[in-house]
Amino acid sequence: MSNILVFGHQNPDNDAIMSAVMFAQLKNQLNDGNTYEARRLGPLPKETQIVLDKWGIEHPALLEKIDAPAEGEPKQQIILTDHNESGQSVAGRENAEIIGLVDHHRVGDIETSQPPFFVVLPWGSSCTVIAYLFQAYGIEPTDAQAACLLAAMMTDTVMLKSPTTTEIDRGFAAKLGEQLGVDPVEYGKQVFKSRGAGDFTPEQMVARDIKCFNIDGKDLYIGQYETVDGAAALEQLDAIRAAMEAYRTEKGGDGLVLLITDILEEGSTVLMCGDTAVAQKGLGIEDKPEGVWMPGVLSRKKQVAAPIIAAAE
Ligand SMILES: [Mn+2]
Repeated sequence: MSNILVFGHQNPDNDAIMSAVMFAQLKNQLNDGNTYEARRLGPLPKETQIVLDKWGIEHPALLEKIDAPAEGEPKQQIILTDHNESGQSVAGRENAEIIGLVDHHRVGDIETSQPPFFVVLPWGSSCTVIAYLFQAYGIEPTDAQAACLLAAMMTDTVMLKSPTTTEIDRGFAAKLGEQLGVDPVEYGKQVFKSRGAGDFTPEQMVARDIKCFNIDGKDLYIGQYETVDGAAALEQLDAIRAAMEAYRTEKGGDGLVLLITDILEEGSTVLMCGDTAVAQKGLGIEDKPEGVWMPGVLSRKKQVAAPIIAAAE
């Protein structure tokens, strides 16, 4: 019997936290003799906190790092959700044993010692994959679980508008919405609005949801700030640019791309700093001081990271 830690990526978004909390709950309900505890690798997003509090679900504790086991002791067992690349994971991950993964991203550098429980599907959110696992195990989500799953599915798919959205996402969203007596898109709008449009400093816009991609031996950071009012965010353009350069310098990254995604206008303004030649090539745009508006671009993974990675190959 072990105590297994379950967590999503650094700079957690709603899906990273909810997938960890929900998968830990599901595993505990399955009663396999182990205990599963959700953790977070960074601050709770505001919208996540609001949903957890509404349903009386305990906030996951912060996990700063994993230490090497004491001599003769086994490694800490972990399950990753919503990420798998070490650059996006916990500090000291090499000290742990990865026994599971529930994700919807490309698979990077991951190795296991035993046959793992890996469920990686190209759907709109990790919480869709978890909704599917509830169904596969024949467990009906409680209303609280349905709300957490649906909230994360709606933010990750930008209310089912992102091109990452699949028919499977629509199907589970409809089913969970029906259980809760809500329209999924309307529910998603409420979740987005609960974030508060003007609540973010330029530093938070850059750092709140940013991922590091190692492309051709260079570290390219790609951040995304989703808002219901992109124009208001861009009033702080100079401060945002300064925050981007400060973040890149602090992390020692080569380049940084920031998407200011307006979910109502359905597109993103792309800002860049540092060495972004591969990003400019992949996106087919130049680095302009005022940024470049890319209509229809809502998904970092599919419409930004994927073409940039492809451009490097
Ligand atoms: Mn996700």
